[in-house]
Amino acid sequence: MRTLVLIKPDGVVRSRVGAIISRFEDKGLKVVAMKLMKLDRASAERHYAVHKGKPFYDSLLNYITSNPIVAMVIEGNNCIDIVRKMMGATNGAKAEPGTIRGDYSVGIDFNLIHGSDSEESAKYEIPIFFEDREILTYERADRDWL
Ligand code: IDP
Ligand code: MG
Repeated sequence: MRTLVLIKPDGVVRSRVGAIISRFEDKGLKVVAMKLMKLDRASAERHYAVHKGKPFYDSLLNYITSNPIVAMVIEGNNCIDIVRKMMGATNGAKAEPGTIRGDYSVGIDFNLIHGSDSEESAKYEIPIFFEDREILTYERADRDWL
């Protein structure tokens, strides 16, 4: 199973990239694709198409295209639910301590991270950021212990 994870612009400009990736590595998930990139408007609109028309849509697009992001494909058993749990609630003020948003965000405008919310979403989102050949195959050395 695969999921798309984005470290949003606040995660990059606040220098939390390494800290966030470490959490996924420590958990036992596998990063199989990764890039630092500036998201263009058209790709941002595709990625957030489901939110078109909502009051926060324009500010969300401005935010996600404002500065570089780190895009990743993460692989592992139940990775979609696990990543969502590790992210915490959408609003950092309500997210539990111990989660990424709970530990690093105080609100809903800047919440550091995106993770696909279902297999269907992951299948829609991943090709917006990665070509098939950019998603790599390798084994973690500790694979038998995960
Ligand atoms: P999620 O990222 O936890 O899945 P969604 O409801 O899918 O949350 O919203 C997508 C993103 O849109 C959020 O992560 C956040 O950046 C932004 N967003 C959602 N609701 C609001 C809001 O009420 N005000 C401002 N931004 C919002
Ligand atoms: Mg969502």
